[in-house]
Amino acid sequence: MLARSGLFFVLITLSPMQFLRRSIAPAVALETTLLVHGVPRDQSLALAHRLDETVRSAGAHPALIGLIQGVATVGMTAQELQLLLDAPEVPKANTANLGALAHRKSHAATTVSTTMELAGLAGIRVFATGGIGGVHKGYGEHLDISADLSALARYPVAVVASGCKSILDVAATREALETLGVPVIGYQTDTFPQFYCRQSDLHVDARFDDAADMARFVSHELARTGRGILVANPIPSADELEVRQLAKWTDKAFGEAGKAGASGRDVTPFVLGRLHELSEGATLRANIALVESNARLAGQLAAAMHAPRGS
Ligand code: PSU
Ligand code: MN
Repeated sequence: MLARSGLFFVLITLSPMQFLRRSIAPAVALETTLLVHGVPRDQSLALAHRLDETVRSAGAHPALIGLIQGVATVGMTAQELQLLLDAPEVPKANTANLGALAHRKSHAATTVSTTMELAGLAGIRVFATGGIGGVHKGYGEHLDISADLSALARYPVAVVASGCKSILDVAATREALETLGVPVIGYQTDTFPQFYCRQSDLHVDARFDDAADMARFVSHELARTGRGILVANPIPSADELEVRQLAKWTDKAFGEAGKAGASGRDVTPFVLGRLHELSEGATLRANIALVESNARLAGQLAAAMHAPRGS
């Protein structure tokens, strides 16, 4: 993304959606929603650079994905990222509104769902993020389920994440993944991590302790099913937050979101933003630490999947 090696491959498809691919294998997809809406704007560029370096030092090439003036761009340049960061309002694109935003020649930040979709089109098999979207709390009265879940059942990409975001109903999200038949594998964990916390009482389908063995499984499983996989990587122990303290901040942030009238796609950015403020930066530091750790594992995974057989 940010460093230009001059070796990249460009492919432009004019119809039905303009598509620009600059990616070198082994590639790791990175999303723009996390950078544009998930962290305060003044931290976005620094995080982008850190993720870029982390993926490279693990032996792979980062490919930042987003919509630039309607062009689905896989492997954004630093200038293109700056365009998004300078724009007054950048819509979040999920699988439902990506096509319409492209049609209108809009910029857009891609969520997990559309980053998977575009990575899949570009032949990228590994993607690193923080936490996937899922089933929101309170679905008895108000149903809100992220398009990320159905994307996992649809696009052949392994998503490395620390479970789903803790502001969601984690148990319902885990159950929905099961219903959709998405394999959830734990990297060095027996339980489904809860974003800022390493453990839960929820299961994973299989545990892998060795990255090379996990890479062999992921390659075979993607080829076998043509669908996605969730690689659950717990937050590093040193950066973990305490569950009860977190629950207090989360309740408060949700109360404020309700009062402010945040709904639909605005809920996640609002609540994450308030959590960062209420915790005086603790959730932001934890969020950055877990994304970085996921980028490292994704880089290792992509490199191992790309290595010649038997090595
Ligand atoms: N992980 C983070 N921060 C984020 C997100 C993920 O650490 O901001 C983003 C991802 O782009 C994910 C989106 O797809 O939040 C989910 O949004 P929604 O709940 O509206 O589907
Ligand atoms: Mn939603």
